[in-house]
Order: sequence, then C-alpha cells, then structure tokens
Amino acid sequence: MKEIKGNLKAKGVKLVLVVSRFNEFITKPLLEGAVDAYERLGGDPDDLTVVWVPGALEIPLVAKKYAEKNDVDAVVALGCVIRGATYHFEIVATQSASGLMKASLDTGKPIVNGILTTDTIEQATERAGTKAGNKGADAVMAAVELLRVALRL
Ligand code: INI
Repeated sequence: MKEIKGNLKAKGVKLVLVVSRFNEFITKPLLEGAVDAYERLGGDPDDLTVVWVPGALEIPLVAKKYAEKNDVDAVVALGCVIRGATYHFEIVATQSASGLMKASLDTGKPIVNGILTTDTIEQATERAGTKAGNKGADAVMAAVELLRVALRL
C-alpha cells in the first residue's frame, strides 16, 4: 500500500494571502489568524505577501494572477460574505468560490478558499477567531498540506 500524507511544514513556502476589504471587521481577524498560523508552521515572513482587494468577487482574478507567478507556491483567499436581503449574496458567494476553484485547476497550484459565507454576523464572528476557531488559520494549514501533497505528484 502506498499512502501519501502532506506535512504542515511551511518553511520555504512562498504564500500569498488575498484578502477583501468588504466586511473588514471580519477579514482582518481572518488575516491575523492566517499570518499567525503561517509563522507557527515555520513560514518565513519574507516569503509571505498580503494583497488587499475590494470584495470577495475580486479575489479570484488576483489569486490567479499571483498563482501564475513562478515565485509563488500557494494562494489563500480570505473574505467574508454575509447574507443580506438581496440575491447579491448568492452571486458573490457562488461566483467567488467557483472562480477560486477554476483558478486553482487552471494554474495547478493550491488556491484555498478561506471566504466565509454565513447567514449572520454572529456566525461570521464565531469563525474569525472566537467560538468556532479561525478559518483564516485553517485555510493556511490546508494550503500548506495541499502543497506538500501536490509536490509529490
Ligand atoms: N463582497 C464581499 O466580500 N462580501 C459581501 O458580503 C458582499 N455583499 O454582500 O455584497 C460583497 N459584495 C461586493 C462584491 O464582492 C464586489 O466587490 C462588488 O460587487 C464590485 O464588484
């Protein structure tokens, strides 16, 4: 039997975090969690780039552009989409997720979706460093693990 497992060593991993300003009161703590996780996994701050964009809909294009660079190993998208009274929520949530998936498959590099999509502000707060952990940190761990698996393929 051959079993492949990725480790969580971030040393040498050139990582880009693309973070949206929309709902910044949530995306900032997601970013803090992501940076903290990267450093605790052994990542070098010199290998980390943070890019701000207006909203979740703008993340996929910028994520793809960075993933195409030779000196980038993986990208993590950080954003927060909170359900409102209009259909716009569905568009932003669905299109940002499918754009990231497409960008990842197109570039062949890990582009991890750390965009929260929640019904309420409370649910978002819980996932940005309070009751339910920090999804920014989780996304960085997923990116490093995925990269370590992908490097063996
Ligand atoms: N952008 C978000 O990141 N989160 C949201 O909840 C959101 N809502 O609900 O509208 C949102 N909209 C802006 C969108 O991402 C684009 O920036 C905008 O449509 C311009 O293209």
